[in-house]
Parts: sequence; C-alpha cells; structure tokens
Amino acid sequence: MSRIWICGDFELSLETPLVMGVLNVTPDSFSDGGEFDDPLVARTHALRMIAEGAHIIDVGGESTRPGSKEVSPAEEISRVRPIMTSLADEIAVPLSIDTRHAEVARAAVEAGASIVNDVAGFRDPEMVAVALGASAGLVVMHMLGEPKTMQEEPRYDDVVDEVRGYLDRQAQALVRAGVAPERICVDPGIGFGKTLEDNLALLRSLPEIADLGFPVLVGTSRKRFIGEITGVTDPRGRLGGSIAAAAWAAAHGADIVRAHDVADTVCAVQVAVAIKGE
Ligand code: HH2
Repeated sequence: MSRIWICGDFELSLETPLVMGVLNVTPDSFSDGGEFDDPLVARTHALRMIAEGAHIIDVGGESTRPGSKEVSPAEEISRVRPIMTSLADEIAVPLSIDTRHAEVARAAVEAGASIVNDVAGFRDPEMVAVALGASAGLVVMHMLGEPKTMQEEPRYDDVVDEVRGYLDRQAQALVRAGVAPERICVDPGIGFGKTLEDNLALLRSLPEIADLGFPVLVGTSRKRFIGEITGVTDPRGRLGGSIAAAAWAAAHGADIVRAHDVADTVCAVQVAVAIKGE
C-alpha cells in the first residue's frame, strides 16, 4: 500500500523522501534572520525553492533558536500572513506554518496553509482545537520545555525512549480527539533541548521512531550540532554537514527533511535513495 500524508487538499506521496524548504520571515532566525523578512524577497525565495524541487514550504514568523524570546501572536501573524496570501493560490505545493501559537496557526490556515508545524507538539489545547477545526496536516515535534531555556542542561534518562514515547502520546491524543491519523507526522526535534549526543542518538534511532507508524520529519539543516562536530561556527558554512545529515536521515527512515539549501538537499536525498535501492 502506498504511504501518504494528508495535508488539506494535498495528498503527499511518501514513496521517496520529501524536502521541506525553510522560509523564515523573521529578523532573528539563527541562520538566515533578516534575509527574507521583506514580503517580496520572501516570495522570490519561496518560488526559487519550489523551482529547486521543494515539496513543501515551511513559513516561520518566530525564531525558536535556543535562548530566543517569544514574539506576540499579533506580530507573528503580521509577518506570515502577507506571504501566505501571496503564495497560496499560486503554487502547487503545500504551505506549512511553523508556529507554537494557536492564533497564528488559525490565521495561517485561513490564509491558505495546508500544514501546521507545531514545535511545541500540540501541548496547547487551543492548538488541538485548531487541528480539529481544519483539515491541515500536522507536525508533532518534540521540544524539551521552551526555546528560552531548552538548552540549559537538557537531561534525559534515555533520550530515544523519552522522545519516542512523547511523540506517540501526543499523536495518539490527537487521534483520540478526532484527528485522522493520516494527517499526523512526527519529528524528534533535533536541537530542541538536546545535547550533541542526544541529537546523534535520535538520528541513529530514526527507524525506531518510524516504527510508530506516522511519517517522520527531521530538521538538521545548519544546526548547532553540526558546528559542534565540524567546528564550523557560521551556520551558513554548515552546508556540507547539513547535506550529510539529510542524506543519513533520508536513508534511515525520514520521510521529510527540512532544509534551508533546497537544491543541494534534493540532490543529496536522491543519491541516498538510489544507494539504498528501494
Ligand atoms: N527546526 C527549526 C524550526 N522549526 N520545525 C520542525 N518540525 N523541525 C525542526 O527541526 C525545526 C522546525 C529551527 O530552524 P530555523 O527555522 O532555521 O531557525 P529559527 O527557529 O531560528 O527560525
């Protein structure tokens, strides 16, 4: 049976891994803050990522980098709505809203988003209400605590067991609330309250996370753990490490990889899939 992820009017085939292109319309994202906060520049970048092969465009109006400060939902909406409205009717790939605020998710869905990517993993009952009131695909991500404090000595007894258990509980809670399981995707949340060893253990254990039966999304692009391994401090210089991590993820159970550098990531995934030979 073919595997699909239902996202509003889109039925995404997961026969081969998909690439989710990142569009941060923020002044302060960790690797591209301020680059795309002008709506026209953001639009051009989204169209470019689609031309490069992105299967999904993930729009974020709040940075969730370690230590970041929360943005008010009104401010976040004012950042994401113009780009959503400008792209939604024109492009043939789903738009995703990267937010932990129900108000923002609701406004984005009204403006044409087909995926709600909640880095807080649908802990907020209001977010569950948004999920129930829409037909959008849902990304349930694991984050320890909140961005402001998540990297202050994160600690787990067994990181894989705890993250996997959390994703299962949150996804099953959505199903019990009435969400169709085909709409749900899970994400271990690389870098969200995790040490280097935690991130590596989770990447090694993607098949166990995939065993939960939901599509798996993995975001490693330009992240700090790549800098910790390679010594590359500028996130923009982490392309090689990002490509290696995306290829690893695609070969070991990820259905969707989230990336800033779409053209190179698409090629990396194609090569990983060809070597795997399935
Ligand atoms: N990572 C980031 C943001 N959103 N969503 C999912 N599902 N998975 C991730 O790994 C993930 C995510 C962080 O990256 P970025 O958006 O580039 O940075 P910032 O939060 O600083 O805007």
